Amino acid sequence: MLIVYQLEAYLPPAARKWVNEKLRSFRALLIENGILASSHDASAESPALEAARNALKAAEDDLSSHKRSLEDSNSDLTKDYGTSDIFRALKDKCVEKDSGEYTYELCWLGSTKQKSKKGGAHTLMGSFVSFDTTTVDDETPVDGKGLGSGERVVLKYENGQHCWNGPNRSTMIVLACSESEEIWKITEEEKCVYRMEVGTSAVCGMEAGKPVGGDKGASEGTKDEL
Ligand code: MAN
Repeated sequence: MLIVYQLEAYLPPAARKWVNEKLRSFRALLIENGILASSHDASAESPALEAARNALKAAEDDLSSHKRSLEDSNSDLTKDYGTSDIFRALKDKCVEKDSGEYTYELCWLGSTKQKSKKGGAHTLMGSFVSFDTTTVDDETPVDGKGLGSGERVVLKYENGQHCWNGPNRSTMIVLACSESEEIWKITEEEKCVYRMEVGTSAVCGMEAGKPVGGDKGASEGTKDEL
C-alpha cells in the first residue's frame, strides 16, 4: 500500500507538478464552495458548517422570543380585567396629578408612583393586586368630580417601596364615574398608606362593581367577583 502513497515520487517531475497543481486547485474549489475549512487548523469550521450553526442560533432566538410572547399572551388572558373585562381598555394607560411636593402617577392595573418635583428617583407606591369595593358617603361637588355616596369599586395596589420605620407603601384607589380618567384627590391616610379618589368612565353604570340593571357581567361566570 505504501507504494500507492509514494506514487508521486515515482512520477517524472513534470507529471508530479501537474498532479500537485490539480490537487491544489481541487482543494481551492472545495474551500470556495464552503465544503472544506480554509485553514489547516483542524478545529477551524468550514463556512457551510458556520452558516448552519448561525441559522440554528437564529432559529433558537426566534423560538425563545415567540415563547416569551406566548407566555405574555397567556398571562394577559388569565389576568383579571374586572367585570366584562371593563378595565382592559385602560391597560397600559396612566394618569397624573400634582399634589404638594410630588406628582402622583396611577397606571391602570399597573403601579402607582410618587415623583418628587425636585427630581430624583421615583417612589413606588404599590402594584395592582386585586379589586375590592368600599362604601363611601361624600357630598358630590357641584362639578361632579367626587365619589358621591354608595358602593364604589376599589383597586388595591400593594407591595410598594418600603417605608422607613413603616410598612411597604400601598395605595387604595377608589373609583367613581366620570367622563374622562382623572385623579381627583390624593391623601396619605397614615404613613405610606395612600388613597386616591379617581374618576373613570370604566365604572359608569356600575353599582358595587356590577353593571346596573343587567346580568351580562355576572352571566359570564368567571369574572363576577367585582
Ligand atoms: C417620603 C414620601 C412620603 C412618606 C415618607 C416616609 O417622603 O414617600 O409620602 O410619608 O417618605 O418616610
